[in-house]
Amino acid sequence: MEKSAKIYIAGHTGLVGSAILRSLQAQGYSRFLLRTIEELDLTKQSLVESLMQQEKPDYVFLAAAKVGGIHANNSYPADFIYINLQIQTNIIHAAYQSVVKKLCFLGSSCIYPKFAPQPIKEDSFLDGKLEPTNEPYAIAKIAGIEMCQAYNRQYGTNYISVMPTNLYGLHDNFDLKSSHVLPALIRKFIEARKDGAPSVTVWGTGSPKREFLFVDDLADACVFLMNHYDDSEIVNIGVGEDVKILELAKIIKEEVEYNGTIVFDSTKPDGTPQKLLDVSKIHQLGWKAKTPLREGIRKTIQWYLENK
Ligand code: GFB
Repeated sequence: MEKSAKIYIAGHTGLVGSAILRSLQAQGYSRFLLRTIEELDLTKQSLVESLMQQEKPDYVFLAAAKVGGIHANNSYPADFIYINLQIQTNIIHAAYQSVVKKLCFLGSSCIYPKFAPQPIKEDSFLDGKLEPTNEPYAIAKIAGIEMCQAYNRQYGTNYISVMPTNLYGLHDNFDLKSSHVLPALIRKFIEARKDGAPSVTVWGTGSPKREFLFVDDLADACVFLMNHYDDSEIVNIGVGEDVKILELAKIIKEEVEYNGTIVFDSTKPDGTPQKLLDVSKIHQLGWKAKTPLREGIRKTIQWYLENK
């Protein structure tokens, strides 16, 4: 991507989009096309097409999506499939119509089968049944990947699809009902410390394992791939190690300096037992995650305390 290029970041106020914007600015890019959700409803095809025809961006990062943790995915399956299919279909097709040079589609590690061999290689894609708690979201993301690949094949476009592992960082969603585990636990431990509560409740059994990538590292990887990768095949983006939810809770408890106990609510779902990504492909391409989990958690706690 030329430094003078006009870049559309769909979803620039969210966790991923805001990090992509920071990363691009830090690397000297300055021409951005940005629209908030209030300014542009991405589920409306004609609005998206008009924007792209008028503005004609050179490059597109498709980071707009309806996202959420296990409870939100499980409770609002229709929203997760409908909104995501609409947003991505509108943007990918409008990008083709307005002849963008390249597009980066953000997928998710939940597109892989529930019992995929660990660590999960890119070739596990479409190789088995999905985790039921987030199947509608995963199917939407799978459709996005297929769409990028189909447009590349039929129209010769250059659309890449990246599969991030579980993400966290600045501008995350800290709402206890709809968030992912890491921001939820940061908030729960901070509030328990403030209120002098004797315990913090962690959902499920604490035994599922998750891999956590600091979102600024993900953003760097996306910009790196836009500059160095031209292929339809998906690319995993992760750190290459995971932790049990119990271990994660202990780290956050220590960082927040909370002295109470941790209890488990086994009426809440565990979700998939493990989804560790095999990151050898992106390592071979020349990119590695930089931020250790504890450092990323510290930065996220600091951001939460300053902004929430
Ligand atoms: O992060 P999370 O909501 O989503 O949950 P997934 C991860 C694990 O943490 C589950 C447990 O085993 C949860 O039961 N957990 C413990 C908690 N305490 C909490 C809590 O207070 N809040 C939350 N949210 N979880 C999502 C998918 O799955 O992963 C999305 O639903 C997306 O579609 C995302 O793919 C990356 O990792 O299970």
